[in-house]
Amino acid sequence: MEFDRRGVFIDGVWQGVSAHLPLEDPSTGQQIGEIARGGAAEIDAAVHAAEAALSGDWGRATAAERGRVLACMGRIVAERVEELAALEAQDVGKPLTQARADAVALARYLEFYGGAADKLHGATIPYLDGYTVYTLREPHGVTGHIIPWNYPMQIIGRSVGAALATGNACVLKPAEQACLTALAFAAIAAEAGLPAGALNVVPGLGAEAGAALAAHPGIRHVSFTGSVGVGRAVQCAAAEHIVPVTLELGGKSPQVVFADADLESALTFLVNAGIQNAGQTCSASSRILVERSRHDEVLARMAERYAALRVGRAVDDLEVGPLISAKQKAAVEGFLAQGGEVAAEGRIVDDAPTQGHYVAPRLLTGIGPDHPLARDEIFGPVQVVLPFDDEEEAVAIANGTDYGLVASIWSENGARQMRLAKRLRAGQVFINNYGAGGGVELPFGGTGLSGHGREKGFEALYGFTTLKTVAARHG
Ligand code: TXE
Repeated sequence: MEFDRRGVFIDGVWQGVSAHLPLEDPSTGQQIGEIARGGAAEIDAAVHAAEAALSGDWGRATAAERGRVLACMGRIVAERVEELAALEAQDVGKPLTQARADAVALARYLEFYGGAADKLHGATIPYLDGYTVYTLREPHGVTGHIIPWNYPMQIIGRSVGAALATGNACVLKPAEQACLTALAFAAIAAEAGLPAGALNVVPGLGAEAGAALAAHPGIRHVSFTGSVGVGRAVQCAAAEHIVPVTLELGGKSPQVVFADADLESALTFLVNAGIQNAGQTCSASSRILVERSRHDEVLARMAERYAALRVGRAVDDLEVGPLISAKQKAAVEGFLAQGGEVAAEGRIVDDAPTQGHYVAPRLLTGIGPDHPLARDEIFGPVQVVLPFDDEEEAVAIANGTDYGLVASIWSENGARQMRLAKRLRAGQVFINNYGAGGGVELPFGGTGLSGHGREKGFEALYGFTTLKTVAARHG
């Protein structure tokens, strides 16, 4: 797969830039190359290329034609899953199995949005005699996509996929820590026949390329996934031009385990939702709430699993890889220094390179629900187990943070499942599972500090369009 690691992709062409950033392998802590340090000039050129694409072939493409290009991109991704997974594993430090799942998900997003492109309808609205009223769903225009380093391929699939399906032209600013699959994706798009300018990719620093993108007057919609602080800044910048934003900002998601839960089926979900991608997942489940009568049992069973977790290089494909950077490792270690009793810890394997950014997964107990470890997003392989006495207390603890991304309920009691599904403050609630396998069909997003707007599923298509009402008076 040919692409320029040191370049930016604008108007269908790889372009050189004057400044570069180091490219690091988190598994070794070693620099393995350089990436472009795009800035305001490159963002401006990318926005103009996207505008030109909208006035040209891409803007004239029918919905079915857009769908066919996306489907073709999906097929190429599916053929290159191994190559893309290898790139992502090295760039993000993600164990190969998990990187492969991300590449498969990218292919599936493109298949899904390719198929959906010509199925987004307006409506006809009954009105006064002598009028015909209908609605049109139109693209915003040029959409900006600022994405993080934790799931580049999945986030590209769900945001760029939906934006292209609805006829927008995209400017994508991947994270400075991991941009290789975004660049590879640009090459795949070109190969599939996506017209020049419909997708532009500009790697660079957040404060430079990212800020320039959020503030650019040519951008008509911004899709941002990342931290709360930057999300706020992006929303403020977009507000200058009254531009809508979708914010996906992470969480402190609980799994609530009642005494009647089927623990055998719950255990894998309880642990995996905390350690997948070394806990660097917006929808990570970092709080496990357990009804007191089974608290000790759940803690002990989770502790057994933690003790078996191995941490090592992404290519070795163990359960847990490194964190993305020395900075992220220091942040997680800062949290861990704040206390809690260690119920169990995973093990960094002996041959893990000493300069890699490894943190042993840690299962914590002995802290209250108001402790920072139980309230703040840690973004590392850390889970806290908290007891509760009854349903009221479970809801109070579960809803007791400022976030609201995901929650799950483990119980065999159907009435309780329905009650809690309504009462839990979260963008998605899972019953007797966690994440539902990440299906692309499922709308996804948060409430509170977790953000607003929905990506994934058919729902995302509404967010990437603006509704026009047409009222014709014909007498
Ligand atoms: O995120 P940033 P960071 C959370 C998680 C993590 C913390 C910090 O808690 O520990 O954020 O991670 C771009 N204008 N999440 O520092 O800085 C940046 O270049 C415009 C949750 O990596 O928010 C990157 O492309 N853009 C999360 C993207 O924003 C700016 C995923 C995210 O980086 C910018 C990642 C600016 N001023 C972190 N500054 C999730 N929801 O999954 C940075 N960026």
